[in-house]
Amino acid sequence: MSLNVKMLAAYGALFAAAFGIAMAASAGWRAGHRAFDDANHGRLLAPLGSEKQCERYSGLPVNWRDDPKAGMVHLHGGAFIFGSTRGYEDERPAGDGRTTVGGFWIDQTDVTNAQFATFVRATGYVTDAEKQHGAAVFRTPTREQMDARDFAWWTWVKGASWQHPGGPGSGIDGLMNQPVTLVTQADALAYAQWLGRDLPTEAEWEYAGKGGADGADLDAAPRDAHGKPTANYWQGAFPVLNTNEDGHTGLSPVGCYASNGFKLYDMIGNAWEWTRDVYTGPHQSHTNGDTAAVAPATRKHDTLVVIKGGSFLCSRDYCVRYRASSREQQEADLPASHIGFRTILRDRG
Ligand SMILES: [Ca+2]
Repeated sequence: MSLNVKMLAAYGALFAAAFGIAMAASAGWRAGHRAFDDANHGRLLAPLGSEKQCERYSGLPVNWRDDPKAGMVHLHGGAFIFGSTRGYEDERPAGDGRTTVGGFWIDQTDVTNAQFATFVRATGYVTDAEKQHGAAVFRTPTREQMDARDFAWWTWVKGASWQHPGGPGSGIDGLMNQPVTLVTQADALAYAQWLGRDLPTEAEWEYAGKGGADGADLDAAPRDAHGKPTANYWQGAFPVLNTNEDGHTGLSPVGCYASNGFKLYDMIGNAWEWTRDVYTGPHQSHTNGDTAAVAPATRKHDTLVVIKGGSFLCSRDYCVRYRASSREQQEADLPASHIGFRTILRDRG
């Protein structure tokens, strides 16, 4: 028995070496203010965190479908300051902000097109965008279009869906390592439940997004010591000039930038992420423009729920929401091209 275990361990190490997979080691896991969880010691993790690595990523975590927690890391949970005194009004902490969350497993990356495709193949699931025959899609507008209507960067595209993100004729070939988008909260929940998981609450998401850190740096634009962007957001003048300083004008593959202190990628930028919480508190205007403005007039408005993390559309001059405490409201059944999700699995008891 012990020999088999040893052999398995040896094969695992060989597999990891052969495919360049990073094995979580205990050393170096304690960079954040809160200790990273030893439950992650020895887990096979995707080799992500740079442009070269994300480009090579298949979009499927190591041991996908064999390990029920494939692609996830465990967080202890604990107390943190929920919200920010430096952000928008709707993110001001209640009281002193001190909030406690329990332990949970969480996806290291946004759910990718490859992962969502596995779900659809296994279940035959039909997304809300497919049922609604369309979705809100971002397109860089011309000056004439900007003059012609509000929110000219949003278009309701008939036939747009997760598999056809630009509408009929478009596809996701070559994009399997990107976040799945154009999915609603119900679509995200259906995927999560298929894996026996859930969507995070806003507090769980923000605890994970802050990565064990606190202080003013959490509210600064994500840039390194040399000024280089460390997340996929918008540099330039939204929505007409994208200087592409971060290397991506639209969605990027998951994991192109370094992880946060909890080994989580793209908690900031790339795609907004669904939570399971209804949006409450002082409502702010939609800083990237309300996608509901372009939805068909016959469409019934749904409950506003919280999305977190900002997206590739958040710029300094228009949506300063590339921060863990930032929040935005989105109608639960409104699919859009800048919103994806990740899943969690709470500890029992
Ligand atoms: Ca960008």
